Amino acid sequence: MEQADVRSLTNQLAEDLAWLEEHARSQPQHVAQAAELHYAAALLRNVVAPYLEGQGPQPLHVAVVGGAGAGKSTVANMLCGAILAESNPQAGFTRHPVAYAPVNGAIAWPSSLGFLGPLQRLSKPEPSSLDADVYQVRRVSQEAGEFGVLENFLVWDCPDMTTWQATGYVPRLLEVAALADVLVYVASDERYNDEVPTEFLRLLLRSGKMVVVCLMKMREADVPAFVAHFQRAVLDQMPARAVAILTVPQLTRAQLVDPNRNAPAFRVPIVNQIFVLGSPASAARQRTVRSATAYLHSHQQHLLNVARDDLIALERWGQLVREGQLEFDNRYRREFLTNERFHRFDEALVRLLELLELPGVGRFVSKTMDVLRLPWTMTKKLFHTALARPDATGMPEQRVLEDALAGWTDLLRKEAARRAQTHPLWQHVHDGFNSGLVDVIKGRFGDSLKTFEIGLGEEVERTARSIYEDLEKNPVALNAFRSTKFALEVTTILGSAGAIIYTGGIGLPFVLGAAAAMPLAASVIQMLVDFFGKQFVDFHREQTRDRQQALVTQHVSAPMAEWLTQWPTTGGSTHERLQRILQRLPANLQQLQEAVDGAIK
Ligand SMILES: Nc1nc2c(ncn2[C@@H]2O[C@H](COP(=O)(O)OP(=O)(O)O)[C@@H](O)[C@H]2O)c(=O)[nH]1
Ligand SMILES: [Mg+2]
Repeated sequence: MEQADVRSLTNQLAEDLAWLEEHARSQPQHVAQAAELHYAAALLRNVVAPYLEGQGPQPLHVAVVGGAGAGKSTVANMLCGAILAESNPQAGFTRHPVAYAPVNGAIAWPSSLGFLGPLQRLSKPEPSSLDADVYQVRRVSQEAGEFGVLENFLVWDCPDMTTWQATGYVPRLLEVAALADVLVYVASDERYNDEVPTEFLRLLLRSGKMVVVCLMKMREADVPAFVAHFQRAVLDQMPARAVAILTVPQLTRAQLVDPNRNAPAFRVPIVNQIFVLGSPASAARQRTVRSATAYLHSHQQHLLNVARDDLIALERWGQLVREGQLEFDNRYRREFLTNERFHRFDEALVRLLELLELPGVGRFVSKTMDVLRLPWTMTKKLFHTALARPDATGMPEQRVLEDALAGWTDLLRKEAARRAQTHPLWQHVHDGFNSGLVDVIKGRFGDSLKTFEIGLGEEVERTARSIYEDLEKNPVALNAFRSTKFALEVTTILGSAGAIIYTGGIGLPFVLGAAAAMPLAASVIQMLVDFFGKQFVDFHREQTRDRQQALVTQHVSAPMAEWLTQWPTTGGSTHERLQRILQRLPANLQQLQEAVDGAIK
């Protein structure tokens, strides 16, 4: 992957996660997740992006974290092999991260965008109780003969874990925790299982960090029992294992002031453990990068959970729009299509019946038949006049469509008003309806009607015409129909005439009977032709209804439903951004995973 692509990928991911963090913060039920999202973004900015941009493994970072007063500064002291001002009881709370570095040598900081997020580096020493989004680097000289981890690591003394609110100095802690290759989790026997630090530990382990647990302040005799208890009560409930549990029992005053000289028995195991985890440095860093990427990739659904309620609301909205569309379509059929006769089809029927007449002799025969079937034609006319439904007096199409649309928007407006308090999405739609959304809908509706009308006119004409044109274009079939009809007619005439000749006046009643039968047979033939012709045309008429319904759906209601469904997620709304993130985050994380796999062979 090109450097520029890497940069834009990691930037976009970090921005999206930051946006989700803000989004989580704005919802009381998701506030706790804001911290995790901040941490996820920090993993990206502080660990993955620098690595992909070619940042070397030196220095590694070890962060000392834990609850208030657990003994973090004391442990930082031990790690550095120097006496730090911070472990002094008067030092006060650590409110911003402080990095300890050897007295000499430049520190190779990554130059990637967003490194350490909001934290600015202090240019001059300040007390670590300074409450600002800053970090500082303090140079320490290791005492002769004391062996710390500073050669490989920057040692970070961190603010306390006190809240999940991801406000105040928690983000500062999260930045450094994300940056760290190794963490020392400090817990004292006074408060070893406070909710916040324990949740924090869970996050560190879940994200694949190397965590060394350091238990403090217990009586020496209680060490084994406390370790076992901590293992059972805390570590066994975690999603992954800690690297090790080390202990620092209650120190004497002298040991506290100078643990390097006075408490080597406790200090050396800690230093060794960290040293081992940091060598070789390149392997340690690769592990950090790989774990961070794997965590982001495998926990994306969990991270996107803050959008769960939004997704549910969006899904409900879409459902409501679809319900409205269904009713719109039904109403169009009920109030318009069912009543619509499509007169063009009646004309098509006439044309069809005309076509079935043979020219020439056939016409003569048919004329004869016309005379013969006069009684039927007359009866039929009377019959039809008596029974024919008056032409439907339904509403004009435009009116029906407009009313159906009004019904649809009413449904949406009422539901949005009813649910406005349940989720910001409904509130957003509700606000939309209060500021002219109905007019926008009407405008769009008018536009789609135009396309629909053009489509429809052509459609009806084409279908109606095809009723007789198909037959015209197919002489074989046409002649077959005509011949059948002609043959039937001739048979009728000849048969009747033959009957008259044959009986030769022998039995007048029979002759009369045959003569009477002739018109009847002729009428039956015509009736059948009419009947099937009408069936045929009606079949097409019904198909045209279906087709017209489909056209309304295609050109009017479906585009409208699509637009309405999207409406809350357009126009720069929160939901638009959310939708975009939901769409691209998984793909981006996949790309990130591949980029990291490619970089770490
Ligand atoms: N007596 C005694 N005090 C300790 C021990 N470890 C830490 N402390 C004290 O506990 C307080 C908090 O320790 P500190 O390392 O500053 O904790 P932090 O707030 O986590 O950085 C300080 O007053 C330390 O002097 C210990 O083993 N024995
Ligand atoms: Mg401290």
